[in-house]
Amino acid sequence: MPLGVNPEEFPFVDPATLRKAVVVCHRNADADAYLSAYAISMLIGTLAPWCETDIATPGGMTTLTQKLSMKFPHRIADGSDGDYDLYVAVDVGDEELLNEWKEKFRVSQGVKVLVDHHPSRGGDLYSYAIIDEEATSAAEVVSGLFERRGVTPDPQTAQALLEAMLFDSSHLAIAGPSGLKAAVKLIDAGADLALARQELRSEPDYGEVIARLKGAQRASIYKAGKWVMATSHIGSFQAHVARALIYLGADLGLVAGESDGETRVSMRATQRFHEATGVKLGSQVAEEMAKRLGGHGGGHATAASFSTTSGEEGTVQATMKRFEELLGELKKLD
Ligand SMILES: [Mn+2]
Repeated sequence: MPLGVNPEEFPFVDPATLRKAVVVCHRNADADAYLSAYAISMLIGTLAPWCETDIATPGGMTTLTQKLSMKFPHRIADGSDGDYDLYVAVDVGDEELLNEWKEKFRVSQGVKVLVDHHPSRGGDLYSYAIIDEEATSAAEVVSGLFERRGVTPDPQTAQALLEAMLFDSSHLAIAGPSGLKAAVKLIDAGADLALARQELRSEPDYGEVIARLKGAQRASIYKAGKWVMATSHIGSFQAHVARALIYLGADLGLVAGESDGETRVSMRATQRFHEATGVKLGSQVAEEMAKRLGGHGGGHATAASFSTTSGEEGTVQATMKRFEELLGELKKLD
């Protein structure tokens, strides 16, 4: 992975020669991915006004993102648009989340850039990578690109970036100093904070509500020393259910589910748990389990996921064994 590139050189193509670009989100694009892509498109448009830029949303977008895309409309690539001069992947983390676009990246002669706040996955899919793991949103990294290129976002683009930033940073609660500074600069550029909060509010998704309640109902509870861990299984919304287990007070939530012939596992942990135990869910559990069971996965210290084909029960058991290696003996509560 080519790291340490100079963000001032973004997009790493002479703008004068740039004709066609695409910005690709992770599958089922969330607000951070889509709105960051929207802003990158605006940045490319400022640097190369003659360039036609598409956004690609492999596998569609979340319900909230669909709503936001009405307010921040953009041409969406339909996959039949041929080759591009420039491919920018944003907020993707694991390159598998590019779906069919991974192959397009691989075969294209165009320049391929990654803009992300997830840990780098290695590999050689990208020509250039701009990664800031300290950033709590991809939008924060994108705001940095505007700044490094000396471009002030127009008020609509500033609004998009601020909403993306709020979405991915629990409304700035987990943002660091650079995130907060970036947010203030966006407000100075014309973004409206109250409006951003309002637009991120969404109608409850009752499919998700039921999944969370069922997940809680089916939970198994474990203790490792003082730590409380909850596991559950559900056919969809695994990540939401894992987060719901944390809201209920567990230090760690693990939720498995079968879909499309694979077993998906989502994990969430509290910051307290991570700091006290040193356990990193992404590198020490998700990546490790994907390696042991065959599959792929990764993520952050407190939020990670992986997929295997080992079946729900076996996968959960093997993962709890992994936690036992890391934390000492687990006791299952009745
Ligand atoms: Mn993100």
